[in-house]
Amino acid sequence: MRTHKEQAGRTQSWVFLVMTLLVAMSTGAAADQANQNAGRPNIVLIMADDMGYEALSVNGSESCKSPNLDKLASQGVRFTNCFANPLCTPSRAKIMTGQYNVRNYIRFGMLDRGQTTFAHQLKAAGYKTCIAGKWQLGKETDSPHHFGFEQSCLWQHTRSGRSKESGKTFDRRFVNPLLEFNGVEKDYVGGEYGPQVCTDFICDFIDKNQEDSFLVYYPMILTHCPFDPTPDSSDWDPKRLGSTTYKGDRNDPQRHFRDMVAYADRAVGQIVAQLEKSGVRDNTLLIFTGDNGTDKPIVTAWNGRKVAGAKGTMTDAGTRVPLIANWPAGIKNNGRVVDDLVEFCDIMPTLCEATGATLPPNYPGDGSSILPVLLDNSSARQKDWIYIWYRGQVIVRNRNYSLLAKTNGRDAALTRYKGAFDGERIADTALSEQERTIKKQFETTLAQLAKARLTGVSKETRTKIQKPKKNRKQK
Ligand SMILES: [Ca+2]
Repeated sequence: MRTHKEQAGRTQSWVFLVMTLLVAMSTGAAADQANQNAGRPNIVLIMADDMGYEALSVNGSESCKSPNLDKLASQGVRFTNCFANPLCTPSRAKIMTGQYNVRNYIRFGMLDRGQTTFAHQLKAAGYKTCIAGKWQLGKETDSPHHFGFEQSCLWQHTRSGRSKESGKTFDRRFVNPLLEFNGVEKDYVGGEYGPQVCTDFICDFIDKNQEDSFLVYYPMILTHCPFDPTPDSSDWDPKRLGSTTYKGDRNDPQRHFRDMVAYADRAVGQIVAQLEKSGVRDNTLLIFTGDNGTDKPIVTAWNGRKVAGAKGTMTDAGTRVPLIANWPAGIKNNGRVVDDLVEFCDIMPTLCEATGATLPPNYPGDGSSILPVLLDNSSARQKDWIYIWYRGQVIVRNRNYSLLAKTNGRDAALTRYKGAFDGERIADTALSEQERTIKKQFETTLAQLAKARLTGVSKETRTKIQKPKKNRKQK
């Protein structure tokens, strides 16, 4: 018969064994998590506001200088054929959901609450998520959080971001900004600069989350009008409350735009420095782009020519945007310049593939990940054309041709491109046989996609959008 002492000794041994196993298991799990974090990259996605392709010196600008972005390009991959939509909200809906606007765009300044974003997908994969910059996608206090961002510092979240003083309306995005932190309003009056507050917020987030995998989405406030001084401009006045006009109060928008591009570039440099300081630079995939073409009246000296800003139009100057990807530990053969076609719905599949996050169920497959291009294996990627649905018009294009038409397919016209910003519309009677074939193929693509209108929103939303407006005269 066992004595109590023996029994106690056996129990103690068993408890020790179980404890040892539990410790080993938890250490293993922690190690697995650490390995997983070490393998998958952090994501920093930066999207300037109203900064076309031609605005960066690395892309050929002779007016502006962007040394930090130029350096990222020289140590990463620079894309020469990336297309956004012609305006803010359409581009934002497309980049965040990975879908063509024909499926899920409802109206300006709003993202349908039923949409799934890349932030949802990366958060579900264990990423810490944050957004800073311009929101303009729904005024609900929980709006950024609802769309997957755990931390936010935004302009135009719960309010217009403008204030009325002595009968005048001031744009409060730049000097002395009106911002919201996680939905809580904060009004600056000490000479702060809105874009700088956002960049500092991001750097703080990176520092706090350096041990975890993180997603930073930075839809910048720069370089949208008003074309006003930055803290680096000779006429910076920290006591101003911002512009009282939409485009800017001063008389030299070209100079202010140059200063604004320089400041946006400086913000990128600050974020890169923070990644280095936090020890996460190597395994961070940084992507820089712009949400649409440059605005009027900005004219850029570019590769020996002048490019006039044409935001809001279905032209090269309205839709061609910068795209630079940099990821020291991931990209193969750095310093490449590639002409692969990229459109905004490609970003979500890219972020999911790079991080191991899943795509949402029922994802319609509009986007094509650019990861194979980053890994110098472009042949593994399929993207023969890009498509834009915008304000009653649609366009499909490849590197050399585009077809622009009304959404009902009427007035379809083919444009031939010699290069960037160098398109020439061709009359139907002047089309070669090959061009007639291209036009037909493009027309088929447009007709197929036209059927997808509002297939990406709930039946309830669809009914609401399609309801005929009262008092509208029937034709
Ligand atoms: Ca914009």
